[in-house]
Amino acid sequence: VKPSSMPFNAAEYLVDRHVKAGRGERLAVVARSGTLTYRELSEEVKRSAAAFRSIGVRPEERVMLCMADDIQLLAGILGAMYIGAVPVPTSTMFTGAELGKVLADSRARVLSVSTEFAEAAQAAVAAAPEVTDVLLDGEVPFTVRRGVRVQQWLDLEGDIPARPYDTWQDSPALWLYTSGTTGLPKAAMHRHSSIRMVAEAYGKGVLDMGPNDRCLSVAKLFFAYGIGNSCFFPFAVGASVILERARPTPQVVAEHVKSEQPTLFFAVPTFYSALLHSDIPDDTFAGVRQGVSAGEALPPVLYQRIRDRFGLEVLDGIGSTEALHIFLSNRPGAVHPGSSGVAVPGYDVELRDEQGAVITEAGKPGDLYLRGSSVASGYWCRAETTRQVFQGEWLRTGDTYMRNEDGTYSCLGRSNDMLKAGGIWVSPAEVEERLLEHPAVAEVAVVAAPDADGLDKPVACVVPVAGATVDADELIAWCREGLASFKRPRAVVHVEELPKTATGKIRRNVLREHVYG
Ligand code: 3SK
Repeated sequence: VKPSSMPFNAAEYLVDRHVKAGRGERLAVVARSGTLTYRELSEEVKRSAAAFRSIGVRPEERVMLCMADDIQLLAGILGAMYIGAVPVPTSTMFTGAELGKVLADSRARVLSVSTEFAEAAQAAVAAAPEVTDVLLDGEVPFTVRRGVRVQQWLDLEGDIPARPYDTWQDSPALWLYTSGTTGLPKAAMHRHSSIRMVAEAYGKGVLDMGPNDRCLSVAKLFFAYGIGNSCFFPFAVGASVILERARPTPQVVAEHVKSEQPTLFFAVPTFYSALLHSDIPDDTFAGVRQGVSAGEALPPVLYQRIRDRFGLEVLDGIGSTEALHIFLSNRPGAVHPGSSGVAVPGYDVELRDEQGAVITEAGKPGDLYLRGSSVASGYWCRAETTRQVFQGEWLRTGDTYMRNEDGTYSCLGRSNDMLKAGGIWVSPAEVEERLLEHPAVAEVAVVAAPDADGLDKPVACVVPVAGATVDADELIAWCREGLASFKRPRAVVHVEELPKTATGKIRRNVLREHVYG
């Protein structure tokens, strides 16, 4: 049997394997709606699998989940994988229109929704004609067109599957949407074996995780970063996860740390910065053995301040939705602040120049390419972009990096115009499009500029229409209304004109310097 067609089901590997090995009474999940052992989690996963089957979900069919981090989301994701279906956990920060676009793009027939997001989901279903079933995790009004069945998870019953569907290592397991410079977000398609690979490579290989670990992640389960931290890594080793339904704040995190005593804490640089600006006790993280940061580069000053105040060593790393998790990382006890460390076991990285030649000298910037078996098999229905990004064995990450003299790698920025806010990709083109709909805006360019902690934030450079004035608060509110809130510019700068090249392309580096300077 070829490795690609060897039987392997990630949900069975993450949950049932422990029950079969006599570890069923170990703690698996602590969540708002309850606490589960591995045996109980296995039952929840199978109940969700049965519920999906009862509404006709078939292997390889996508099911979209727009849900809060809680037991039903975990059980829904793993239950879908168990029957060979493909869960598509999606951002709970999307507006109804944004969610509708990815829902229609995925052609999912089933949408599972948490009560908190029912309003956006209702609008989304209206834009997705192929949806036939909506599943809710609680009671909430939900009005949809005729023919769409709206049911509660609790009311669904079906035959509990005795065993998982015979997925192979290469069977599709999970889709995760990611934003690009233009157009709709695109779905990176991941395989069952990639889930085991990232857990072994980063969870075991870098974090040395074991059954006594307890994970707490600020990044939610719908992010690649979050699903690794809160599902793949802990469950691969029989450890436990602490889930929080609500938006995390420093206070919420401090309470969880006090009551649930995590050993591993995962966040993004913006959240580490919020911790520093909060008044939580300095000994909050005394029992945490390791902090982890990804999403965007952790500025050395932030690393040092966290270390000085909380005594927490934070490992900075870089991953991508396409790679499923972190592929370059610092190592415990050997952090090189200001760098993303070195390749995680199982991955190779290369820097290439504009002609595609491999750069071997230290200190020279180049495009970062990645090779490793967790790389997605491509983007759903994006043949052209797939060919540009997935190049044979290599993935073009779109990041510009350099290798330092000590062999670590440091991030220098993006090879395209994309920027990150709080660790989440933002397409400047999408924000610019929204701003151009405002009657006071003649021209606009959105660029990243660092805040006082050295973290990049989106800033809109606006040329107003003749006679109009630039009202920053109004334009920011305008973006909040029409886009997911994390995409809004954090500042608006009035400019007389946008600097352009001879061919009319906006010179974003000039604007960045203007805003920064
Ligand atoms: O952005 C990152 O660094 C990252 C890390 C882990 C998984 C996914 C992503 C996008």
